[in-house]
Amino acid sequence: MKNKNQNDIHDLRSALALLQRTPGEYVETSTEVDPQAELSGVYRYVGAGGTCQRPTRKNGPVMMFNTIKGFPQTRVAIGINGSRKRVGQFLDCAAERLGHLLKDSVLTPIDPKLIQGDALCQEVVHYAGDPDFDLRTLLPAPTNTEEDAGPYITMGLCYASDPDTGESDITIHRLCVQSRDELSMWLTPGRHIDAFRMKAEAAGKPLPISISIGVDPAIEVAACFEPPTTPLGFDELSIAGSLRGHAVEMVKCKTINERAIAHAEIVIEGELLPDVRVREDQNTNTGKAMPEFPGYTGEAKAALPVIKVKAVTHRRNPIWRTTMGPGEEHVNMAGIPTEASILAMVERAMPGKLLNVFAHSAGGGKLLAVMQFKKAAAVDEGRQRQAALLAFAAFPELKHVILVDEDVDIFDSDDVMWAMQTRYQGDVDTVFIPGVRCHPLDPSQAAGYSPSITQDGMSCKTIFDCTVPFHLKAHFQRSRFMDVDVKRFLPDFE
Ligand SMILES: [Mn+2]
Repeated sequence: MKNKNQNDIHDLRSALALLQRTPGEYVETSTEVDPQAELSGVYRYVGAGGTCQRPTRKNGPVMMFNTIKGFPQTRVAIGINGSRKRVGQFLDCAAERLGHLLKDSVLTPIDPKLIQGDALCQEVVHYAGDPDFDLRTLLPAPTNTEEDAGPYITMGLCYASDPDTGESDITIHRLCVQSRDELSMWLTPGRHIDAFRMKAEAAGKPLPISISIGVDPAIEVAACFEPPTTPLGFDELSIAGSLRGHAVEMVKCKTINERAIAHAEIVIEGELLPDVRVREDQNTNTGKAMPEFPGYTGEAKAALPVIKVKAVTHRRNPIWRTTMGPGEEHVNMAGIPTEASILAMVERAMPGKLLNVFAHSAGGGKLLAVMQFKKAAAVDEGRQRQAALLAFAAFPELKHVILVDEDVDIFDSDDVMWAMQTRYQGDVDTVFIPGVRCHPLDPSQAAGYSPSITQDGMSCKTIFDCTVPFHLKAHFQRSRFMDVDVKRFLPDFE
């Protein structure tokens, strides 16, 4: 199948092969590593970045662990999407244009298609009915910290369908291994698969669900789109299809009436059971779940839906794919679709004004957006704040917006902070919107934090307007240095 992209990435292995050919992007170890806390402990230093505990490293390489304690057949890869430059490489796009690329691909979706016959992800099949079947010995799901509720599947692409309409959804959810054949599943309120699950539950029926692990990174990024950009019933796999220029190939599952990604390294087939709930930390009693994108460990939930696993299928010598929770991987996967959603919304309302957006690392790609706005005339004054309001509508989990002018590099935090120091006055350039829903994993959004927060997940959204007032523009001219060709002096300069 011919890819739209020159790099011809069509699965996890081809993405890893590209990184192996690129200096500085791939490291591996054959020293045995324990998936319990140790693996994430290593990668935290090597390349997590973002919101991860310091010291860590930004834009570190992807890492392959070749020898996993207790799992001789399986390698583990982490950090694939852990730098914006790498994601750009996977999608054949300049890193700073990724939001625009994703915005455009939403407009030209290509639906996934079912293939007949053998799929790579089904080279080996394990049925849950087999007496020796046990998820805990079959899958090297890491426990990311010593206090986690258990082994977590952090990069499982959950795919399920509406019991009434048949429309499908793909999303990455927090899945904890609870027993030999059970997973708990946490769905943030409002997620689409949860809507399908509730419909099935109301009818007293299980909801079939496939979990594909280790796929083309284009699918991992596309799966992170959220409403309103991808409303209920919009299959985000069609965005991955658009990015690649051809349909994502799906295969019928072996034991359930659902499809899985044909090229996945590993697929878990199962059913979300009606009226069954489990305490997330029933095996550890730690009260903790796993490290989440804001950099804090989430609370174990008291009652979560359960997936009864029917089978695990995989490629020969599969590669397990995992992520840390906090870090640049989350920033890119959640953030680039966030940028696309904001760009699309503001472009419709005021074409040409919003030049670019960065869903900043400090907010894990969700909580903070830096928006680059071009005021071209006196009537544009104030429209930058309207653009910020549109951004909150485009991505409801967004908490803070920093507005800057066209001469500020939104991907350079020093430059953004410079704009805040020299083009911002707190009393007139800060806009508070208290008592609005945001994201429950931000610990400051807790009842009792302030009088305006009456429930967990409620927040004060804030706009920091660091743009120059249009009528004072001349007063804010940045010192202009001569344009020169540095290569004449330093031929290797980049
Ligand atoms: Mn969706």
